[in-house]
Amino acid sequence: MSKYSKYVMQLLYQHQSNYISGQFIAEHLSISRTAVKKVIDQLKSEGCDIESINHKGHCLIELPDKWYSGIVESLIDAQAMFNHVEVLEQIDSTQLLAKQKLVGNSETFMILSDEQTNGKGRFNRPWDSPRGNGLWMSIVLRPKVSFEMITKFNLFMALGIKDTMQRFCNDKVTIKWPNDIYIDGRKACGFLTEMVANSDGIEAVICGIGINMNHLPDDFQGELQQKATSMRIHANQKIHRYQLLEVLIHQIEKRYKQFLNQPFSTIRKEYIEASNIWNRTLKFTDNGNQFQGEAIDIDDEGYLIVIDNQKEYHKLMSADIEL
Ligand code: BTX
Repeated sequence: MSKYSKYVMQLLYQHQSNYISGQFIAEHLSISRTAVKKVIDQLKSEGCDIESINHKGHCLIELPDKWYSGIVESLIDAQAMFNHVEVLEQIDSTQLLAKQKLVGNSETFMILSDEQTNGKGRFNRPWDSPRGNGLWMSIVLRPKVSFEMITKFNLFMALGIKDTMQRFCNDKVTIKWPNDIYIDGRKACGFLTEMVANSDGIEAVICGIGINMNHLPDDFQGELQQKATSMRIHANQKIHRYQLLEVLIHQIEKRYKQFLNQPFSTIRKEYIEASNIWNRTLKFTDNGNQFQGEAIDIDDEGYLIVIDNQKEYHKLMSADIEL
């Protein structure tokens, strides 16, 4: 990809629905008109819907179905949450890369990839992240809080992600405490929060989010055919990736501010109402200990209160639940 394609795409995006001349782009980027034409031709060959008309210029008719850093950076700039953004076509895992990139600096950033070849869930479980259909991303934030706060961060993010997905879906989107978002009994998103800490507190929070955006039922393989779903299936239309990203970043920003300024108790009721784990027998795995029981509450600190089949109470901050 030409080093100018990011900036050409940015200009086309900023003037979307309007024509901008090759001369305008060339002057803006201090390159020749021939170079501009080359970049535009390349973007078209990648599938970008750009219309070029003699004496009028170039117009981005529709946003592409692929991440372009020029567009992502324009969206993020407007919301000013991250120092920088990295957009990749393929990576093993955005989460692994984020953990490498946060060392030796204090920056906040976001990494997005069209595809992950070794996406990871909790406990090193695989996260299926094929090209094109999903939003696979990791964000790195630097809250000045103690490390006990990390689990609460995850609870605030859950609401932000759930609200984002609900905007686009007709069916009810729910949270499966603590790390999944479900639609109609199936998993449509998994997210996890990890941290790097020292004795003074948290150095960085790394939140990895995987949203099944545009899969059709046949796109899921193996066990996922029965267990997984995508936003598209419950929206009855293709999800526009940049619209989704814009809402998601806005929601993350909103919930992050809440997390920094408000106790969990202020969102407790909202979280309980958004959860899908009530009034049913569930199978729990907590630190290798397995039991069946019923979730009965989430307390003001964000602990899940469970009563098991032997009538014993458990207070859980993280565990695996089978619905
Ligand atoms: P989790 O451990 O709760 O979920 C992993 C389990 O979910 C797998 O064992 C499998 O059963 C199921 N699964 C795998 N892929 C999918 C999928 N696409 N849709 C539905 N179910 C699936 C949840 O972990 C946290 C996942 C975080 C993923 C993000 S993507 C961006 C970032 N990079 C990275 O490597 N991980 C995070």
